[in-house]
Amino acid sequence: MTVQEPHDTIRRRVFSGVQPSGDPQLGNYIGAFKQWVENQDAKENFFCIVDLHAITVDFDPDALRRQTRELAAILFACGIDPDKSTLFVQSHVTTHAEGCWILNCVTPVSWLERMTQYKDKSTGQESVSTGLLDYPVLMAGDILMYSAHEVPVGDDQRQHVELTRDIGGRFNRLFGETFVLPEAIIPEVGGRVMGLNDPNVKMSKSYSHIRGHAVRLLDEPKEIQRSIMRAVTDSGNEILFSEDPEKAGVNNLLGIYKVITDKAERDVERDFADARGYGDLKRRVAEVVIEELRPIRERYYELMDDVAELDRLMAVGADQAREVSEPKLEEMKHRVGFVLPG
Ligand code: AQP
Repeated sequence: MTVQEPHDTIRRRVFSGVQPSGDPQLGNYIGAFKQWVENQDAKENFFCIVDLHAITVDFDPDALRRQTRELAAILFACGIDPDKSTLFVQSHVTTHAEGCWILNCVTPVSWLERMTQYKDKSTGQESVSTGLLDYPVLMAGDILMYSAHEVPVGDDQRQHVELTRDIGGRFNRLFGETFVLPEAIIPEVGGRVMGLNDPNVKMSKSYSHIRGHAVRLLDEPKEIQRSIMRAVTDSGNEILFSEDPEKAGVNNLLGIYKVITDKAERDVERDFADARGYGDLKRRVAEVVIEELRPIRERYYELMDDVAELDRLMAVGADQAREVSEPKLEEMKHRVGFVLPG
C-alpha cells in the first residue's frame, strides 16, 4: 500500500478545525477563519467543527447542540463556500474517533503531558478528563487522515501541529509510510490576538462572556465599539508597532487594524500619524472591525432562518469528508495488522 495522496495533485490540501465551545471571537476570525476563506481557490480545503474536542472540558449538552449549528452558520457567513470547501461536523464522521484510538496506541503519554494547552486547561481543576490529555492525538488523527499538507491555525495551536508530525512520523517508522506530515501555517500578524481587557492573555471563546475581553463575531456595532473603546493600553501616546510588553495593548489594536485593512505596517502607522491619542486609535479600529463584521452578522441571521438547509449542507460536508478519511482509516487498520472485514 502507498501513502494516499490528495485527490487534487496541483493544489495543496488544507485541514483546520474549530471547537463549538462558546461565542466565536475576533481572534478566531483573524487567526483562522479569514485565511480559510481567502485560500479557498488556491487550496483543497477541509474545515471541521470539532465537537469531539469540545467535550474534553466542562460543557452543557444543549449549548453544544446550539453552538454547533451557530458555528456552521458563522463559518458560511464568513464566506466558506460549500462548492469550494468541505465543511463538516467531526462527530458525523466516525473515522476521527476510530483513527484516534489507533494513534493513541503509538503515542507516549509523556508527549501529551508536555503540551502547554493541556497544562493551562488542567491547572487548578479538581478533575481533568482523559479526553483533555488525549485532545492532541484526536487532533493529529483529524489532520493525518486527510493527508493535509497545511494546517492554518493561530499561534496557540503550533505545538499541537508539531506533535501531529511526531505522531505521524512515529506511525510511518513503525508501520511503513502512511501519512503526509503537515506544516502549521500561522499568520505573521494576527496569529495571536490578545484580550482587550488584558493584552497579555490570548483572546478566547471561553472568556468571551467576560465584559470587555473579546469582540464576539455576532456583537452589535455598539457593543463592538464599547469593548474596543475600553481596551487596556498604556499611559503613553505613541501609535507604533512595538515588541515592548508595556505597549502590548496598542500593538494588539494595530495588529487587528492591519489584518482587517490588509495594509503594510508602515501604512498602518502612517494612518495614525495624525491621531490625537489612543482614543482616536480605538475609534478607528472599532470602525474597521464593525464594517468587517456587519455583513457576516447579517448573512448569519439569514442562514439561521433555514436550519434544515444548514443541516443539509453539514450532511453533504460529512459525505465528502468520509470519502477521503475512510480509505485512510482502512489503510491504518491494514498497517497495524487488523483483519479487515471481507
Ligand atoms: N486569540 C487568537 N488569536 C489568533 N488565533 C486564534 N484562535 C483562537 N484564538 C485565537 C484560532 O482559532 C482557531 C479555532 O480555535 P479553537 O476553537 O480550536 O480553539 P482555541 O484555539 O482554544 O480557541 P479559543 O477561542 O481560545 O477557544 P476555547 O476558549 O474554547 O479554548 C484555531 O486555529 C486557533 O488557533
